[in-house]
Amino acid sequence: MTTAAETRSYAAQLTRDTLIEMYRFMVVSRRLDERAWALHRQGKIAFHISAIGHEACQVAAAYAINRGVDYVFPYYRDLTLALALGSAPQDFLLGAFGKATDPYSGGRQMPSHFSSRALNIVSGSSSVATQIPHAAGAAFAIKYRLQRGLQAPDDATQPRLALTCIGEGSTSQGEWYEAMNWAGVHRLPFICLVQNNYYAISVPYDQQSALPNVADRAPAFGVHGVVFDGNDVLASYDALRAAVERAYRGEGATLAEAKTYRPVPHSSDDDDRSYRTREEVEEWKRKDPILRFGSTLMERGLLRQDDLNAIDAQARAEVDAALRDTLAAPDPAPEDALGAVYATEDTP
Ligand SMILES: Cc1ncc(C[n+]2csc(CCOP(=O)(O)OP(=O)(O)O)c2C)c(N)n1
Ligand SMILES: [Mg+2]
Repeated sequence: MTTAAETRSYAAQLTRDTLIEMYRFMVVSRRLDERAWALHRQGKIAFHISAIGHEACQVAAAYAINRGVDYVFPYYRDLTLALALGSAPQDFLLGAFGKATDPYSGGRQMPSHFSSRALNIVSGSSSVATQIPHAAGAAFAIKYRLQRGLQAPDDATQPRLALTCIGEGSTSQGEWYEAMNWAGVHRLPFICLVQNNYYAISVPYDQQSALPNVADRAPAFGVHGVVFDGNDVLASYDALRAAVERAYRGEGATLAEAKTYRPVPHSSDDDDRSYRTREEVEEWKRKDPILRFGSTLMERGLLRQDDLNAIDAQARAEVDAALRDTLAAPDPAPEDALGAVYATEDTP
C-alpha cells in the first residue's frame, strides 16, 4: 500500500494548458450534469445519474492513461471521465433522451452507459460490477498478445492497459473479487479505480466493509493498493499516473481508491434526506472539487477569477448548443428497440 506522499509528483509535470483543459472538462461536466437534473425535473428525460462531486478523480484518470489507446470500462457515474476521453456533451444528451442517434446504444440502454469504439470505451451492463471481469479479461488479452507477439505490426511497442471504475458499494459483488484475483494472479496491466463516495444508494460504507479502505484488500489479491483524495485533481493524477506507469512497466495491477462524495441524491429517483444529514452534505460541498481546483489554479497565478467566469460561460453555451441539437435529433423507431447495443453484424 502506498500513501499519496510516497508517489512521485507526476502532477508537477502537467503544463498550464493541460491543467486548464482538465478544469474545463470538469466545468462542462458539472453544467451538463446540472442541466440533466433540470431536464428530469421538467419531465423531459426519464432518468439521470450524476457525476457531481466525482469530477476530480475522473478527469485525473482520463489524463493519467493514454487516451484512445488504453481500454476503459466505465460505470454510470463516469460522465467527466467520458467527456475527458473525447465523448461529446451531445453524446450524453442523446443517450439521456433515448434518441435514435445516441452513440452509446441507439437509445436502447439506460442513460450514462458510455461507450465508443473509436475511443476504446467499452459498453457495460446495468448490473453493477459486471464491467470489472470484462476489464480484467481485456487486460489479460493485452498481456497475452504482447507475450506472444500477436499485436498488429504498428502496435508492437505500444504499452496498453485496461482501466475500470466502480463504486465502493459494488465491491461487495462477487464479480469484483473474481476479477481482482485474476488481475493479481496474472499481474495484469489493469487499474480498478474505486470511487468511494461512502454510500451505495442509502447503504453507508461501514455496512459494506469492516475495513476503513477498499484498497486495504489489495494485498489479499496480490495487487498494489493506493488511497487518495478523490476531490483533489493533482493528488488523484499522481496516484493514477503511478498506477499507469506500473502497468506499462509490466509490474501488475493497481487497486486505486479515490475518497470522494456525491453531494446530490444517488439518482433522479432517490431522496437522500432519508439516510443522511444536511450538515454532512454541506460539509462535503465545502470540499467541492471544482472550487478547489479553481482556487489552486488562481493561487498558482495560472488563471484569474475573470478567466474562471469565462470558462463557466463557455461551458454553459456548449451545453445549450448540445441540447438544441439533441432536441432536433430523431427518436428511434419502436421496432428498433431490440437491436444490438455495441456491435452489429456488419461491425468489423
Ligand atoms: C447487481 C446489481 N445490484 C443492484 C443494483 C442496483 N444498484 C444500482 S447502483 C447501486 C449502488 C451502487 O453503489 P456504489 O457501488 O457505491 O456506487 P455509487 O452509485 O455510490 O457511485 C445499486 C445497489 C444493480 N444495478 N446491480
Ligand atoms: Mg458509492
